[in-house]
Amino acid sequence: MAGRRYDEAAFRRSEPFRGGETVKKVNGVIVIHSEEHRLQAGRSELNDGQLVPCYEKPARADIVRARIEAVGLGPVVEPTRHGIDPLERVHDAGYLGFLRTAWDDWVAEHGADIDALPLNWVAPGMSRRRVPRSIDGRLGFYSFDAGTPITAGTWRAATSAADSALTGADRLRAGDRSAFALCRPPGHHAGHAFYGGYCFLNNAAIAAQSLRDGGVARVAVLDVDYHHGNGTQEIFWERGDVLFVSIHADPADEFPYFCGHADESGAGAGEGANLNLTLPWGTDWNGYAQALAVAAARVREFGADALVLSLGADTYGGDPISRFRLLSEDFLRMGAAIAGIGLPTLFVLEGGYAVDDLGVNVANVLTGFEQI
Ligand code: SP5
Ligand code: ZN
Repeated sequence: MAGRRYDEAAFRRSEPFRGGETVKKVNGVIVIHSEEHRLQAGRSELNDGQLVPCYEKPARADIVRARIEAVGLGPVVEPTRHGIDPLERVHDAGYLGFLRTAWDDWVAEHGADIDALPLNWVAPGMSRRRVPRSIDGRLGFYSFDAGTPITAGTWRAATSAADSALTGADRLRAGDRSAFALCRPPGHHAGHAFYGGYCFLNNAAIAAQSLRDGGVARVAVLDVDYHHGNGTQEIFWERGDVLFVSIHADPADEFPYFCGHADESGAGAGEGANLNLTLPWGTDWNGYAQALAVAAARVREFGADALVLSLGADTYGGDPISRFRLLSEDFLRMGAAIAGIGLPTLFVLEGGYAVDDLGVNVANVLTGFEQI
């Protein structure tokens, strides 16, 4: 279906933006969500040289769900179970096996009173030819940061999030214009055989691959999380059938540091099917909207049949770990701009850590989309 283009002037004449009081009821986006997300409740992550309470916590999903219900988006439905096969289409079987047993292996070594965090990583000149037997060695082998604790419920929570994304993909293939996979933990930092950045299974990539496997010829993934979606980029790096476009803080300054630069454009059949749009700290809607217009034009030019939208709201000015300056009302504009691309769209929740405002910001994207 052809969406109307986003019109700033029309937008300014439209409904009030935020606050709980005068909320226009919007219908039409199915929300897929599992309560099992709360099984991922890490105690601490390493940040600024200290172990601090995890930013990626269950309250995030709870406030998003509450806001969605308050504004009449929805309905909210449970994911259907899709099993291991669609996960193995994106992730390494050895990695998935590690992830499934990592907590038990950690407990056998260290007990259950501490979450599993890695301490050692491979440097140039060391070997990755052998997967270590030690759980500590394997944690380092399969990860890239110390901010992503594995807990008793990590596997179940992560698979439930992937199931939400897969169920959303099913809805698109059944003809829905949009769906929102309210995923926790997030996914876009997880690669073929690694976790990190609070992510274990790449929900958006798993959904994009399932669309391809279901017969959708060309899929675009647009990532608007504040951080580069390094996992998604890695997964589709050599693929010409899946476009990856990411708008994010310049990795020269920001996590994940080693990936996400503007000159990374894909390889082999995927050459030209990867676009990184980097923005400086302090970017507000003015600067962001220009990058979003470039991203939207690239998705249109690619000729995608469906769009997977990695939706992080950590571009918000109030985010505790990020440095862009979007306002809550700007997320309405973002949703309208995404609708202007004119594709069936699966929204997949990624980051966003200003918990009190996360529900409004995420629901605003969906509302902005549905109003076009
Ligand atoms: C899904 C997602 O958004 N993951 C983000 C993971 C970011 N982890 C590293 C955060 C480092 C924050 N350090 C800045 C702290 C400000 N004092
Ligand atoms: Zn992020």
